[in-house]
Formats: sequence, structure tokens, C-alpha cells
Amino acid sequence: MHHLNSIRTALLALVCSVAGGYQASGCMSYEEGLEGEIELTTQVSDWRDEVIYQVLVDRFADGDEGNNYGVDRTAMGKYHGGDWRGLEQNLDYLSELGVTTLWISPIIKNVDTDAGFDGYHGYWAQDLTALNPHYGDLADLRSLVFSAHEKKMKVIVDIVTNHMGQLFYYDINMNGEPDDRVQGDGITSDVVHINEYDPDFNPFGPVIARTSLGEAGPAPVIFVRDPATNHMPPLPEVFQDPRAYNRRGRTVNFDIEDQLLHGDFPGGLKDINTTLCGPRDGLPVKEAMVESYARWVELTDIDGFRIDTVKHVEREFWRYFTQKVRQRLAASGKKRFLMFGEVFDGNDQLNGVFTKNDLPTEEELASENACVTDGKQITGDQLDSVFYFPQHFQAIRDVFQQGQSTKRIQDLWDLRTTNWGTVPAELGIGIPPSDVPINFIDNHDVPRFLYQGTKPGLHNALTFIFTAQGIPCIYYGTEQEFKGGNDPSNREDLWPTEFSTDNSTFQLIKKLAKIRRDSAAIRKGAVTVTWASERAADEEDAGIFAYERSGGDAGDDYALVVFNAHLEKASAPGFMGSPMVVGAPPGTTLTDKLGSGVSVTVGGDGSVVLDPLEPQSALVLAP
Ligand SMILES: [Ca+2]
Ligand SMILES: [Ca+2]
Ligand SMILES: [Ca+2]
Repeated sequence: MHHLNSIRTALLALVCSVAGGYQASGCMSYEEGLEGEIELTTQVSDWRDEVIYQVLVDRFADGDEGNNYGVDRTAMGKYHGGDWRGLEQNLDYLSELGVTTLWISPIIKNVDTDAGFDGYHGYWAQDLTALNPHYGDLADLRSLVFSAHEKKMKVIVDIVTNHMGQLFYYDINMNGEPDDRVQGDGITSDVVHINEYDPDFNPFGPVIARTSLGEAGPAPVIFVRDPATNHMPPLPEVFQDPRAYNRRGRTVNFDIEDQLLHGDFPGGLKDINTTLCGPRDGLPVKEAMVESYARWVELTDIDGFRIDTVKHVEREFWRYFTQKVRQRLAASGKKRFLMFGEVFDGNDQLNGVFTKNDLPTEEELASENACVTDGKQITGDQLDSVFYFPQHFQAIRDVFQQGQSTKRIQDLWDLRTTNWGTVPAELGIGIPPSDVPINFIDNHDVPRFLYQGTKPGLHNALTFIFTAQGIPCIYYGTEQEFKGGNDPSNREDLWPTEFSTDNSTFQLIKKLAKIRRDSAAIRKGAVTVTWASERAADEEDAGIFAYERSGGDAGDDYALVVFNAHLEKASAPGFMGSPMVVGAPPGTTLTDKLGSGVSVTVGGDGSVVLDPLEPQSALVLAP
């Protein structure tokens, strides 16, 4: 163990004092095994007050050299040594930026190395019941969460339920070894390349074994045992049963639903059969997911889950998982636990469907309820929200990076109350999903904005995610103007920046976070688009997009946000003599909170007439 007892004792004292009514015996059991319960707390009243910051723990800060085994900083695809302690040591940097919620990469134990790459990102689960020792231990994670809570920051943990890491091979030729070979002679049969770790999808059922005599039934599933790379049989034990996996082989075409839901994720990530439950199917897969992940909340008091690969899992699973997690945590004092999902897809309908109260047929519902043993019946509730991937493509990329027409944003927003859920989930965050999209610019799976966009464009995109309806989410390194391209180039180490706070992007984010804090309208108001344009060439309003935030839960507060997204030309709202008309009372004087000095008074007819805005610039106007 590389941890000093004094740190544990200090943390222990913190746990006991925070918990208040804790009995001495409760503290003792925690001190002895670090396995004990801690008191769960509700840290959030309204998630729209939050600013989320996404951290790849391995790349943020190295606070403990004692866990730097296998570290190789010369390769982007290897572990670099960042950890929870490093993150905890730099919370003040994030507070200054205006961050209120950390979303940290997956915490559970992973396959260490596979095919020359490391599981530094955390998405290659091996043991859902153990923490990833590269990032620290339970004391470190608890300490991070407690320190964050002391600073009024919340912690969201990334989880994966769709697949496990590369933990078994399909022994197609039944020789007890993982083979990578060619089958067929090309004359009497096709030449087929078969990798037993990652064979292509079989549309007809499980991957089939073949001998010289022909098909021989489902291929045996063989778990690897290699402690050096942590290729070990998965835990909890239910995942050592071959039935816990769909065993169909690697997805070739994500547009085919069977493959989308049941195929192994490229890279040999084994797809779990997420429909199974104990009482109905004899294998408690759904229960194991709830138990494994809810347990981490109970052990650390984290405040939410970001959920990976949502579109690859059946809605039946999401209904069970989200409802059982909410019920269990709410009963222990953790209310408004946020669960938002990643649907890596530009299709708004596909994104929104996972946030709907989505009741299946009566027959299906009865079948799903056959999984329930606590008497609390399944309803249609699913996730609280999803990442706004359609907006990432249609607004961030198309408009703010490429200068396409701003009508694209309005068209997308107009669909949200149709495509997304409009009723909060029971015991959920209390806000309709359609009001709380997670607004992001880029993340670890797409090139960073600056890889191809300009800095003024990035600043517009930041102003956009901080003032649009929903919750802003910043990918770590954005504040340092990182420009990495696709994975793994977009996963840079943050520490070479020495956590400097002077660059203009850091300062803009800080300013935007303050504007948001000070404005109920921007955080909680309804949204009305006051100008969008199909014109994107040299017309007077080309590139203009404007919306007001008011009403809803904003009280009397009001804000009007105006963008010129044109890459080269100054533009203003208004076209052929028709001005932009807003909802603020005539005579209201609005000034720019970004500090440009621009001020405008709403005309008697509700019009707002502005001088042309510079290309790729914005105004955040408020009384
Ligand atoms: Ca470290
Ligand atoms: Ca074999
Ligand atoms: Ca799946």
C-alpha cells in the first residue's frame, strides 16, 4: 500500500464529521476495511445550476507516483499516470474556472493492455467490483468526492453496461487456443480471415464452432488468464457465465438493429446480454449491473452516472436499471441522482427516445415485471437526459465551425419536445428531459473544436453551450485551447500547461460561468428563437442566430443572446426592413454581459436593432 495512514485518518475524521449522527462503531468499520457504508447526501437541488467538466483521469494530473506502474508518456495509447489524488489537488483550478460538477472517466478495474494499447480511458471493464488501481484506491476516491463536496462541487462517474473488455475468445476450431487464421482455400470455398477474439457478426445466432467435419454448435467461450495484462475472468461472477453475453461476434454494420444491440463492440469488447434477470431467465445480469454500480455510489457518495454506449442496449434494460438505481439511492438519501447517456448519433429521435416515458406493450411490460422482486413495478421511465450529439453535429460543427445556415439549429431545437421526454422520471432530477440536454462542444471521441475550427469560433461555441437551454459540459483541456484530432490525439496531458489560468479561453469560460450563475433566465428560462436564417452567404443577416431565455422557471429574469456565426462577414439580425422582435417590454435597456459595451433599448414595437456583429462573435444581452 502506498498510502499514508495519516491521510486515511484525516479522511476518516471528515467522514464522521460530515455524517453527523454516525456511531463510533460505523467509523471504526470504515477505518478497518474501507468497505463500510457512508451516509449518502443530496448535493443538488436543480441540475441546471451546474457546469460539468469532463475529465479523463489518466490525463489530468498525477498526484501519486506510487501508482504509476506501466506508465509510458511517450505514447498516447498508454497509461500516463494521472489519478484521483491529482484531480483532488487541483479542484481550486476547476473552481476558478467556474466548474461545479466533475464527470470522471470510469473508475472500475480494466484490462490493462490489449493489442498494444492500454485501458487508460477506463472503458475496458474487467471487474465491476474493484477500482482501477492506476487511479488510486477507495480512500483516494472517497477523499476526492468529499473534497469536491466541501467546495460545493459534485462528482459524476462514467459507467459502461453494454460490454466488458476483451476477456474471452470464441474457440471456433475448439483447440483450446486463441487463433488468428485463414479458413478456406479460395477454390472450393471462400477465403475467410478469422480472429477468434473478434470474429465477424453472425446474423443467425451465436458464433459457431467449426471442425473439418463442419459446424459444431456454439463456439466455446474461453476466458483468458493473464495477470500481467489483467486479462482475467470478469467479476462479479455472473459475468463468467457464457450466457451473460450475446456471443454474436463483432458488429460490422451499426445500421442493422440486431448488430447495433447484440454485436461485440469493435476492439473485441464483449457484448453483454442485458435483457437477462434472475427470476425470469435464471441469470441475474440486470441485477448485477444495478448492484455493482449502485454499490459504488453507496461507497463514495457520488452524485450521478454518465452512461456509455446507450444505443447499443435495449430500452428494457434502461427501464429496469434507471428505476432500480433511483429507488435504491433515494431510499438511502441520495435524491436527484443524475443519469445521462451517450447516444453517439446525430439522429435526434434516437437520442431522445432514451429519455422518454417509454411504455412497452402490456405483454412486454408483464415480462419485464417478472424480473422485479421488490414489488416496485416497472414504468416507462428511462434516463434523465442524454448528450446532445445531434447539436454537436448540427450546431457546433455545421454552424459554429463551418458557417452553415443557423436555421439548422432552430430546426433541431424545434424537434426536442417531440423527440425527447417531456415528463421528469419518478425519483429523478425533477426536470423534463427536453429542458436539460447536456450541451457539449467536443469530447474524447471526436476531434477537438480547434483541430479544424478557429478560436473565435470556439468562443462562440462556448457562449452557445453556456447560454442555451440545458447543462453546459466542457471537455478538459478546452480551457487550455487544446487542438487534438481523433482518439487518442484528443486525450492530451493537462499537466504540461501547469494549470495556467491566464489564456483568453480560460478567462472566457470563467466569465460565462459567472454570467450563468448570476442569471436565472440563462439557467432556467424557457427558450424562444428570435432570429435564425437560411442565408449564409453575403446577406445582411447571414450567420445570425438569436434566442431569448425567459419564463419557465426564470421568474422575471430575462436574457437575449445573439450570435454572428459567419466566418468572415459582419452581420446583424433583421432582413429587408424586418427587424428582430423580442419578448422583453418596450423601453427595456439591455447591455452585453460579455463586456463589449454594446447597449440597446427595446423599441415600442418590440424590435431590437443592433449594429452588425463582427464575424464569429456574440452578445449576451440582459437588463
Ligand atoms: Ca499516478
Ligand atoms: Ca482456437
Ligand atoms: Ca449490447
